[in-house]
Amino acid sequence: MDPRYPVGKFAMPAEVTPALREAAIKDIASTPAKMRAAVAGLTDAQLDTPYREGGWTVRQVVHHVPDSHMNAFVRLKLALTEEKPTIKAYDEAAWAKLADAEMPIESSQVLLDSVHARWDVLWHSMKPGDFYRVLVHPDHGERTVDWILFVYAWHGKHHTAHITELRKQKGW
Ligand code: NI
Repeated sequence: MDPRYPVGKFAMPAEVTPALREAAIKDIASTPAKMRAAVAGLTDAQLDTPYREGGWTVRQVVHHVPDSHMNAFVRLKLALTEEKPTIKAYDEAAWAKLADAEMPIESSQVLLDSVHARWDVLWHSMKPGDFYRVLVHPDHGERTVDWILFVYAWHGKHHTAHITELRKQKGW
């Protein structure tokens, strides 16, 4: 298994159905609790251990997830309120090296709770047509709101698994 992709690389479902959307919305809603469970009881030294050789530390992973999901939340709101907005990419590796990525993890856990609580209300408020709304990603081109939904359902599991796989490996 490639340690970078413990749950596999992202793939859009071949056919998006209301049931798959509902499952993805639930996955996103459960991400903050799963991240908390994944890091529960880890010491500072364990948090500062890379999840794989050359990879981010557990602490950087925990801070990266709300960095990423705040961006995604803004992208969703842009897509719901503007016609084909061009969204902003960001340099996630550089963000993970800024000083706030060295902070205790609690601030990012609370941040993730808050972003996901608001995200959940938005997802549940959307009409079926809203999932087909388009945004323009500078690297990927045109994408739909469905893409945001499925990417971020995957993304939470992807990073949670980095931590749970490390713990298994280390016997933590
Ligand atoms: Ni990520």
